[in-house]
Amino acid sequence: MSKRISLTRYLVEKQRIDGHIPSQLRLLLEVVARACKSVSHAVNKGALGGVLGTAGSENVQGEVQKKLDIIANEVLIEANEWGGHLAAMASEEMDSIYLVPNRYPKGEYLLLFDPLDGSSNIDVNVSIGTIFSVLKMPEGDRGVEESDFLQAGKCQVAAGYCVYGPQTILVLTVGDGVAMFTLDREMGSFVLTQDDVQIPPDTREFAINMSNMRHWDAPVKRYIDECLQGKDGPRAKDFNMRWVASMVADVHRIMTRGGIFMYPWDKREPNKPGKLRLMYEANPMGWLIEQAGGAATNGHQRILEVQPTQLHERVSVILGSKNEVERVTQYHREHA
Ligand code: AHM
Ligand code: MG
Repeated sequence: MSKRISLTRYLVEKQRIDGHIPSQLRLLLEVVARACKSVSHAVNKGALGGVLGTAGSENVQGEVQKKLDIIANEVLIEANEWGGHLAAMASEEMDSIYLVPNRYPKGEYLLLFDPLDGSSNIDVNVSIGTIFSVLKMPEGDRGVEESDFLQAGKCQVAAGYCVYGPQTILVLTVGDGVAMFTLDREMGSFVLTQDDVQIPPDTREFAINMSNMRHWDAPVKRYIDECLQGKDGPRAKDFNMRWVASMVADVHRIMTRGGIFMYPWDKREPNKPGKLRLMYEANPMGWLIEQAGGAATNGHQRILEVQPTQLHERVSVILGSKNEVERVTQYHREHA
């Protein structure tokens, strides 16, 4: 039997052998993984654990919160606040940043997360996930402010997601490729099941909410229209469509077999750059995709180059197989 490498061992080796991650970052990632295990447990209980349904509240974006949104948010905060490796956290479910309470030591990292992505799929037993991004606190010994979080995605020091599906899988990058870990429920540990993940540059599979077609901009319409023409169109091949409506699950499919995912700007809300959030959805996913050889843009520039101006800023997202993402981005350039 080939030797099993746990997440713990993987991270220790990254720290010790490759000298790639400081010990504080290793500990932080261990804690995030532990929190994901807890969320996975809650997700699995479903109706038996009383975790389904809405919580009767709204988050800062005016979205109805599900019970699991709130549970996952609390799990991540409670797991991470006392370890001494963080200065502050930010979440899709909280209006402003969460400072590590004074009773605990403070570290040099900032953690951002979407605790439960794909909320509309919770109650129907379809894959959902947690997305996270780690930044370093800028130099200086003053207190933490929201502006400390407003760093472009290229400044991330770690990013990942955990998908709660038929298996619970943690996907991680610390900037030297992407690794996948499957949760061994009997042992209670994440085990390395794929290293050096590579996304094929070409694909015949796209993921987009087609019901929004009438609201899209011309470049996105053109791209999808050409895909739909199949063998008889300019692409000269048939395309397949997949849309889970959980970004984590759609991105995980792309990580596994390639594809393109788009949640573009659309005319329903002309003043918003898109639906998905830059700092805790698009940035971590964009970096993971790039680290696996794919590409991620907002149609005009690399997502990782976008300078955030607000914590809950939104962005147009086009990510996945490199050649397809470049094609859609080129269509935007031609249309500009
Ligand atoms: P959430 O973070 O509130 O769950 O919203 C984000 C989700 C993404 O996971 C997914 O890509 C998108 O919203 C689905 O939107 P739609 O309802 O248009 O299918
Ligand atoms: Mg989300």
